Amino acid sequence: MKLYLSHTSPYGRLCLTRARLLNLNDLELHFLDPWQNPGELEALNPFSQIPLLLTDSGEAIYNSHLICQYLAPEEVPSAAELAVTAYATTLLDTAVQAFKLEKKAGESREHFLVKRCLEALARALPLAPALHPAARESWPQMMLGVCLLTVKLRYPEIFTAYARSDTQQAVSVFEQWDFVQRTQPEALQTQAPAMLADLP
Ligand SMILES: N[C@@H](CCC(=O)N[C@@H](CS)C(=O)NCC(=O)O)C(=O)O
Repeated sequence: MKLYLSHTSPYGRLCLTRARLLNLNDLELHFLDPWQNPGELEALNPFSQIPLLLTDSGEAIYNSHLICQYLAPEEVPSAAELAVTAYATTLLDTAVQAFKLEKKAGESREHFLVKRCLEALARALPLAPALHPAARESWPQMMLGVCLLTVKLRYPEIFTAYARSDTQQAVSVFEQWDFVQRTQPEALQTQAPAMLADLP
């Protein structure tokens, strides 16, 4: 199987983390920039978005949640786990939407959609489910960690102002975890791992 991703994508990072928790060491990694519409990506995904998983039978699966579901088909999340997943993924989508408008489209924070997203982050952060960084085997917890960390990296002032102190402490612990360090954008860029096994 081959995972197409970029160094900076939090969605790619989610899939990488999921694959790591499942010890899928044979997973090939292929880094590219979806914003450049590379032909090899467009041929597999007309939307030119990553992450994308190319299965051994040649199916192209895009969308991080579907990829994560495919990687662990036997796992059926409980309602409580789905509730954490819903929070984490919506938090991430909201932050990414604002970030895209600001950084890719050059919109200001006064743009109504940017404003709406940032206000939603401010409302949602105090209500974050508890993050337990020690629960390394729990996928919803790891997903929550990646999503909260992305908000901290992209909107540090909002994270600091609105996340509860227990959330801030837990994210500080989470971001020191070895695999989290190795999947930082700068680390991925430097290492350019070709296989998941290259990211011990
Ligand atoms: N809902 C998708 C979002 C994927 C996504 O937005 N990927 C970004 C990179 S972070 C991308 O490929 N952007 C290029 C584009 O939208 O044209 C998922 O969960 O995988």
